[in-house]
Amino acid sequence: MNSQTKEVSNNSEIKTATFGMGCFWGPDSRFGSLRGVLRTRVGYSGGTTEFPSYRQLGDHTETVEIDFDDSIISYEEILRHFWNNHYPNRDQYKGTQYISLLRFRSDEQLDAIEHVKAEMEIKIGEKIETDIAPFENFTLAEERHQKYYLKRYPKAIEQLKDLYPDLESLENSTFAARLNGFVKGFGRKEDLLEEISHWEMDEVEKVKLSRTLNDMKW
Ligand code: MHO
Repeated sequence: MNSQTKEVSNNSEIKTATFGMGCFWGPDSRFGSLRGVLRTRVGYSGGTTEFPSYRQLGDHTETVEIDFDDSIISYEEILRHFWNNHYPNRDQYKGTQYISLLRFRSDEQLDAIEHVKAEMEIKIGEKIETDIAPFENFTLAEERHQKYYLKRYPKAIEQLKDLYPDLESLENSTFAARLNGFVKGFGRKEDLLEEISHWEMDEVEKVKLSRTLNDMKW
């Protein structure tokens, strides 16, 4: 079964948001739990050095990318989650690995950034120093960093193999994004079951997802 095809509402447009807010494991799970977020991935972005990796990060930053349905969650809402959940000013780390970073993909996203940033500066009473620039590059991180918290539960991963035969399709699924949030305390099982009932997919597939979730042994 291909559970990643249509976990999307009708008439929707899929957009991508790219941001860094410290170690990428946390935001991967926080944003993966949000309704309207269809897919998450972690990687490296913002720098100039070629072929960044965890060990050879160069001048890049740990970054999360999310694909979202903007008829369900707006970029502005995403930005509020972003600034409400980390300290954006560079006083605590050396280098670029964990800086606060936003890479915008359209003028519309830039407008939203300026607007929400001004709102947040008033709220925190400080100038925000998030590194903001147009999107240029994103290199997917190593497999072990994708859905990191969910993978702390090998039994669960094993049970998901019936639905997602290969790790890549699991990692790219909305279901795994939600579960990766769920194991970190974001979102509730009941809400996820309810949400699945609205996903645009075959009834049979929905039943399989719900059953897997209900029967899951952690
Ligand atoms: N090992 C560090 C950071 C990991 S994150 C992928 C920690 O657990 O704090 O940079």
